[in-house]
Order: sequence, then structure tokens, then C-alpha cells
Amino acid sequence: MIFHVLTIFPEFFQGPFAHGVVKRAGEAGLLEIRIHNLRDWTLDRHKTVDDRPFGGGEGMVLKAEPIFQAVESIWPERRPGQRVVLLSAQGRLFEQRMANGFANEPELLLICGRYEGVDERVAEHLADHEISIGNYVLSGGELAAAVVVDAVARLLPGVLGNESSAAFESFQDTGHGQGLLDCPHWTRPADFRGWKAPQVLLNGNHEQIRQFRQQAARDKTTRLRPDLLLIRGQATKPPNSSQGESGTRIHPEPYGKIED
Ligand code: 9D3
Repeated sequence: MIFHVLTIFPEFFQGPFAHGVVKRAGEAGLLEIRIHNLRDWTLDRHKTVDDRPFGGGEGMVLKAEPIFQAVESIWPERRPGQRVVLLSAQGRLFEQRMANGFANEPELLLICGRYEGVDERVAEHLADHEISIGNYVLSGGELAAAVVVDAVARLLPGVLGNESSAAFESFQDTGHGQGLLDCPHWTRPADFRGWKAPQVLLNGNHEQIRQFRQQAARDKTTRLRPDLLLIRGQATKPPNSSQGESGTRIHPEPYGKIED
């Protein structure tokens, strides 16, 4: 799979992509990451990528022209498997389901937003998806793009012991297995500073261990991520939420173009 990243900070990505799964997948030829400097597609001598917002207001906005020029030069004849993703604070919340969908595409181009935002014509007429990685304010889309690349790269066949795309298809869920958080884990020593690993995990009774883990996952989900129970309509009493209705979707509809 080929990832393109369009950014005004190309140096930023030497860090995140030089380690771990993404680095190894790159070395194995399973993915390729091409970083593109947005300023390469400016025409003025100051290499201007931003301008003041129409209507006034604080901050600057990334101009549409260099972004369109860049994408049209990277893909002179854009094909269906070549998806453009705009990372912006106004985007739809990125989740596992979207990563699964992206992993099935041959090529992805991530546009990193900056400043106060990006000229809306990029979202309307160039990008297939506009996504945010969470409800907090970042200073730009670069960290978000690295997050998306990592989440997608680890799904590619051959990268993490995903031997075939069949193994990969069995992972077409939200990433939380049965819709719950993973169960908690312990490793040696069994007693660390007086804090003991649960005895049941040491006794070798696999049925008891399975039941313990299932309950521990439920308990932890109820405590830390009651929203996951709401999505599946499993919550008996909606903890601290106005979305009490059974089966309430956090996202209003499935991701049409991506999957589901
Ligand atoms: C007045 C409100 N603005 C600034 C506080 C809105 C705003 C503009 C630009 C907020 C963030 C940004 C820059 N952020 C991104 O480009 C971004 C982002 C994010 O901020 N949070 C989560 N995901 C992403 S993806 C890109």
C-alpha cells in the first residue's frame, strides 16, 4: 500500500515512521510512505500556503490552490482506489472501522490541515473523507496523519502476522472484539510490591480463565468506556449519559464509502 502525506512540515515524519511496525513494514516492502512538501506547489517566491479568512477573524487558512495542484500532480489521473483524506479538527471521528476500510485501498493521500483551518473547497471537492482523531485541539494534522498511518499499516497483510487478507477480514469489527475493551493483563512477578496478579490466571484452568477475563473486560468497559456498551445497546442503566436509548449509535450512520 502507498501512503502519501501532504504537509508543510515534511521533517516531522522522520520521527514517527522510523520506528516499530511502520518502519518494519516499509523495509519488508509491504507499504511505502511518500512525504510531500506543500510548498513545492506554490508559485510565488515566498512559497505562500496560507491566507486570511474571507469574512475576517483570527488566524490564517490553508489555500486551496497549492493543495489541488499537489494532489493533481501526485495523481494526474486519479483512480477509484486512490483516496484523499483531509485531517482536520472539524472531521468525522476516526475509528477502527475506518482504518479497516482504508487498509483495503491501494493508495491513500493524507492532507495535513494547519493554522485555523483549510479552505472548505478542499473538503468539498477534493477529499473523500474529512477526519479528526479525537475531541481535543491539536496544532495541525501531522500527528493525526501519523496516527492514521499507524492504525492502517498494522492491518496490512503480512505486517503483524496478518498472514492473509482472510485473517484480516475476520478483524472487520470495531477493534474491541465483542464490542468490549480487551481484558486486563498481568505478567511476572505474581506478587509485585504486594499487588498480586489474580490467582485464577495462575491455576491453569482455561475455562475459569476465560470466564474471569470476560467478566474483567465487562467490568473495565463499564467503568472506563460505557459509551461502547451504549453502541451495542448493552447498557442497563446509561451511566452519566443522555444517550440512554438502546442501540444508540455514536456515529449517525455507517461509513458508506469505506465499508458497512
Ligand atoms: C477556534 C477553534 N479553532 C482553534 C482552537 C479550531 C481549530 C483549528 C485548527 C482547532 C484545531 C486546528 C488544528 N487541528 C487539526 O488540524 C487537526 C485535528 C485536531 O485539532 N484535533 C483532532 N484531530 C485533528 S486532525 C487535524
